[in-house]
Amino acid sequence: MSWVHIYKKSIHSSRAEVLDSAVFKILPVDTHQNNSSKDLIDRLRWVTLGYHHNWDTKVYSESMRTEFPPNLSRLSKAVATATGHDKFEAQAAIVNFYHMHSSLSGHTDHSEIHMEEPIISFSFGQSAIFLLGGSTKAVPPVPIILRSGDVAVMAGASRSAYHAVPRILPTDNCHVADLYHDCTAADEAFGKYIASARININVRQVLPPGQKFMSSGDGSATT
Ligand SMILES: O=C(O)CCC(=O)C(=O)O
Repeated sequence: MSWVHIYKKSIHSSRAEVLDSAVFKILPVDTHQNNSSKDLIDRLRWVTLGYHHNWDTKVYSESMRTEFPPNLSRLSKAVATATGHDKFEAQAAIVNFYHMHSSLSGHTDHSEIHMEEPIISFSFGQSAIFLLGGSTKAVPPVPIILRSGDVAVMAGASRSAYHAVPRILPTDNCHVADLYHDCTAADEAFGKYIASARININVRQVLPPGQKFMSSGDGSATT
């Protein structure tokens, strides 16, 4: 996980800064010896990258922006290009941390100024039932199982469709073990975590093509 640099977190605690940059490196190998670190990890629900989504206003702003992780940007662009979206620029991401009883209710993603580019969604760890609906909640959703290593590209009509994660499903963890096969101490701690958790990283383009910053006409704060 050292490749994901974390800037905003869902833990509102003066101790949250210990989670910066490499979440699982701060965990001791035996997590029972340090309940407070484990508690923080267990309470982590989401992290934002790049343009940080403001959950209250649902508006991105230039003042809430940090560098998007370059390696995640390259990976997302490669997936986008392979699926016919070669102009895609990774500018924001939400990293969701699910436990076995977590769920995500039906919603659409519409905070981005430019909605013509897809959402690229990477899943790791335990499996999930992902429901993909339509432009209204009246459209019956299609259930899809997302497993560790799956990449979902929400493009075209699905970019603005309702979707939800009603259920996390236990997996046999054989693919999941690939995520930490180096078996360093950090990998071992991560292995324990991901054995009963799912991580989803969904990457978005926010700005119209060629635009590097929010402008005042974008309906968003620029300072
Ligand atoms: O976890 C997922 O697969 C979907 C996440 C999602 O819909 C979101 O963060 O908006």
